[in-house]
Amino acid sequence: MNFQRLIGASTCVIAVTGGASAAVLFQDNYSSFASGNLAGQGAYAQIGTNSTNPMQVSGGQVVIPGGTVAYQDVIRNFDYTFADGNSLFVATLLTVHGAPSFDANSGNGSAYFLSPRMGGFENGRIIAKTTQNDPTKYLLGLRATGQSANPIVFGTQELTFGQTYAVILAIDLVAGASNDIFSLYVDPVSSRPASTVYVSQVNAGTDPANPFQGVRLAQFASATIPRADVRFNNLVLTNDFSDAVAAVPEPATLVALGAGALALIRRRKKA
Ligand SMILES: [Ca+2]
Repeated sequence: MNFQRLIGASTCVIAVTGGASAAVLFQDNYSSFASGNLAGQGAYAQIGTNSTNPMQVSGGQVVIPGGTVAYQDVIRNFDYTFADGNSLFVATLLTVHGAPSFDANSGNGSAYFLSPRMGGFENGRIIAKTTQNDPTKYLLGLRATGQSANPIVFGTQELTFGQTYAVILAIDLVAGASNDIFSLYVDPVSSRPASTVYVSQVNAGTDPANPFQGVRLAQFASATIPRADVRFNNLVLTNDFSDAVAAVPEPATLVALGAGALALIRRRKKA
């Protein structure tokens, strides 16, 4: 079930709910993007010098094929001042079709496929690896920064290759040093306190610096750190957790709600 196809093409939604400060900062619907190179469409641009095998949009999804050769990375640019005491949420519908082996990146390898970029560094790196005993399952991992103080931490809930999940990365900036919190949610409910944290890490390294610059989609790989095979459907940045959940509804929930949900979504979009 493709949520974006249900509601039709929409490249950007600015929604203000629950108070003046809550806002969807950007919401990209890849089904309105032309199939082909992602860089150059919307606010997406190549980052770094590697232009090999440009990142592709196909059928309304961003495609990152698995492999062991580094390809082009792309950033979704968005400049934003992100102050202590505030939270940001990056949400996507994620489908992982393959991932490095359980042991391949259990250390400080950095084969992340998605990460916000702040102050020139990738903070909040999302990683996947196959489970130890079931080749049809994988685990998501998280790394607050690329610093050695922050080894990759993996969740324990096994996810299924080929299944689409609503994934939200939460970043909570806390006043003081080495205390900012990065958390992953998988198929959360709209209330953050009622949602289960999949995995989290307190940044033990240097605090992220302003500005928030956007979200990097990475096709990094090497002979020792292979790349996961992933698809992104929708990419959302918001400062409100419930907005993030609403922007990337868990697919099974949408199927269960059926036409009623569709009608509700249409009414909300017209409002
Ligand atoms: Ca801090």
